[in-house]
Amino acid sequence: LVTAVGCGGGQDDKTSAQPASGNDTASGIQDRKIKLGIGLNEDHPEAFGARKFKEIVEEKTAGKIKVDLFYSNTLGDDQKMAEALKGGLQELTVISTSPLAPTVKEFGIFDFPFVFNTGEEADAVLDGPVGQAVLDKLPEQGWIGLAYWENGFRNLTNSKHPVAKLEDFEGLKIRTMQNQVHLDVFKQLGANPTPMAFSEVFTAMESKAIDGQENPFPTIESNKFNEVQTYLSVTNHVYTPFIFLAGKPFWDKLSDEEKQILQDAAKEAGKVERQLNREQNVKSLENLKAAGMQVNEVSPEEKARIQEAIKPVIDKYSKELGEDLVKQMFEEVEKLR
Ligand code: TK8
Repeated sequence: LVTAVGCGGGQDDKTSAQPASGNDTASGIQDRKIKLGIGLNEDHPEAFGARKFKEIVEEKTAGKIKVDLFYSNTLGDDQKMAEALKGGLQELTVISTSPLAPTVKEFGIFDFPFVFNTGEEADAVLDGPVGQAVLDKLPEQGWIGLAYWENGFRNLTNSKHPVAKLEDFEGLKIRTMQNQVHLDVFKQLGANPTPMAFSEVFTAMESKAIDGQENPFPTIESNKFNEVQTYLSVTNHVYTPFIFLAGKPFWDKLSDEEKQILQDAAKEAGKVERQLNREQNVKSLENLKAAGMQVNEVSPEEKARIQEAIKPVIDKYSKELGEDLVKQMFEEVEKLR
């Protein structure tokens, strides 16, 4: 997988961020030590993006703002890190939008299957008015959304059999993120879905408590899911964004200059991370095949049957999550085609 190039960023062992000094935060850059936690491993594009963010911030502040990086859920899983931001125990995280949907329901529109065909389509919608409309819902929950990064197109692995047609989902015990749209989609497909934090997935598959899971190829490779999963079905059933979050208690202490530096760094590192993730997505599929996974495609006819089967779920959540926002999302995608 990706090797860290150029910008250091091992797991620092600092235990807590120095509180911002009480002096004037309206201007200038204060000495700060801040924690950025992610769930994926240090060889994943997300970690490279985190190291890029660290490099930019420490360079632009001449080291006055020091970013300590924590990989592999060492600060907790997505929901736990998001909660830690609210309380000011952690300053920054990059996590999937899906596990935030129970709190910010509008994030759920990005869990609709088959909305985007390419990463570029996702970028245009996320970086445009629809993505911004969802970010605007975050401050009232205690978060500031600085940028969208890429988790990517999700594919299904399991230990039972290939999934090549609609009927193959029947009865499969699939882990999903803690997200009602994902749960309802897999129930509608006839599977037996279980919500679970990412950090528990490998063990649950190893013990056969679940049959399978779904994630982008780089995550499947980086977390060695091929060691406990036989079948990889190229479903590309949904695109998951990452969201770069700052905790509002931390953010409100920053000067405008510090805010601008962090905001720009999150966006710039996100562009690098998206590109790298797309490159790694191709490499990881080849590596997973070489590692012995039995890989199958899903025909366009079967994909159409799957899409048809889950339409009632899309209709239900379009109403629940905001018909105007959903309509605007689909219209923006159509404009790109
Ligand atoms: C990592 C998670 C993960 C996500 C999941 O922090 O939970 O399956 O796709 O990669 O955000």
